[in-house]
Amino acid sequence: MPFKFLIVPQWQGSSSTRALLLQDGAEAIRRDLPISSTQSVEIPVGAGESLGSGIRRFSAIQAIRDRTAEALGTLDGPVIAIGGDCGIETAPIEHANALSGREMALIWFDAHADLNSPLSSPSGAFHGMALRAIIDGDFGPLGADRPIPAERVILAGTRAFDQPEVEWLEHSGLSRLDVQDFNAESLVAAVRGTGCESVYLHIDLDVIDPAGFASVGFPEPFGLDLSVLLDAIRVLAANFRIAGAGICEFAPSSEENAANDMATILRIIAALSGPA
Ligand SMILES: [Mn+2]
Repeated sequence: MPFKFLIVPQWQGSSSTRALLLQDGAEAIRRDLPISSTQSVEIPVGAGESLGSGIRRFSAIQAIRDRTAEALGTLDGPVIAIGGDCGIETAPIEHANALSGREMALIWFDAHADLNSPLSSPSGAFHGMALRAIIDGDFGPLGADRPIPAERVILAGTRAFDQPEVEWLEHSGLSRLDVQDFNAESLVAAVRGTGCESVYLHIDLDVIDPAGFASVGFPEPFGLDLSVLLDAIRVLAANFRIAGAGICEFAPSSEENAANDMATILRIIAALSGPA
């Protein structure tokens, strides 16, 4: 099924000193997508205030979330949300989950677990809390109205955890597919284990090994080979319904880096569309 694209150039959820590069990344992707199936969410110019939430730039992130939800309401069919930082994913995942009824699994491809809460986060950056906000019913104002149960969430290729995330994970019911255990077959088995027929794929580009993808704010060594990731996405698309996807954290530091890494992003989008 053809996807619609929603560009959300949010940088306010990132703690990187180069967070504004996320806007350049979103714009570079937008230029390569078909105009007729692409919409953009307008981002507040200012950084925003935490307003006592424990989340840096909370007011801006909340405004962007509301605008994203509004834009999603005007789109038919599955949507690929384009970041921006990982904090853009709350509304698109909620939207896909609502359309899928009760049977949607969530695969979180990310070097980082994004499972902090406002209390545990070392930085206050919302992109490090995004998955927790989607799962944890007690998260607070940016939490999901209809949380995704942890039993339907698979953490894939994750290799950098904060200590509070490790402690939370132990009691969570989330499944994990680490880099050394990861391949298309193990991923399909993990999704089958949830009993779900449709999946949402969150893809933080830092899940890819830095040797294969340079343009991210928080690179972590020993990531997934690009070919392994692409193969897994194609096999998923052949076996399950793709309820939606998000591609996040593209932060090219130069036009040259943007051009090099754009080819990879377009291959990911092509893989989401299933076998040719
Ligand atoms: Mn992330």
